[in-house]
Amino acid sequence: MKIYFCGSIRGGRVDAALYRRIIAYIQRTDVVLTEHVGQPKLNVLEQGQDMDAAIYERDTAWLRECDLVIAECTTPSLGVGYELAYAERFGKPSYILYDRGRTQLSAMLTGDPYYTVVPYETEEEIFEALQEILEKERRT
Ligand code: 6K6
Repeated sequence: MKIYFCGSIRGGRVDAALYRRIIAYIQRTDVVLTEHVGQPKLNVLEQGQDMDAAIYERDTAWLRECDLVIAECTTPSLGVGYELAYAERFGKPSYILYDRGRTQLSAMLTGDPYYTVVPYETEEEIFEALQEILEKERRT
């Protein structure tokens, strides 16, 4: 399956290493279209408008192409919120992971029954959830 993984970029990179581990886990069985989200040395600020337009066009094309969306939402990100709304518009199954001890998820996500929200406390729980999500989506 083709997975669109969402994680904060300009919203803050404190969880970048976690994104990388999640991406590596998914890549054991599936394709992650957005591997760059887990790269530790992303140049997050030095982008011109032309570059931003290219990023927007490529990312929205991938969102339309993917089989499902998995978002790690502990670090709040406008871009990730936009991507989740876009995924709903195109009917993509969408899963939201967040650390319940570190953040309160926006009511715009928890209040929307479209999303499957997965709060976690330990990183181990993330990988258990990912395994279940990938197995379930493979069957559908
Ligand atoms: C350069 C090299 C690699 O990445 C860059 C520049 N930035 C982005 N590249 C690709 N996707 C991006 C970039 N900036 C934001 N996004 C998308 O928005 C990603 O798919 C993330 O899930 C989300 C993050 O949004 P912000 O608002 O936190 O930046």
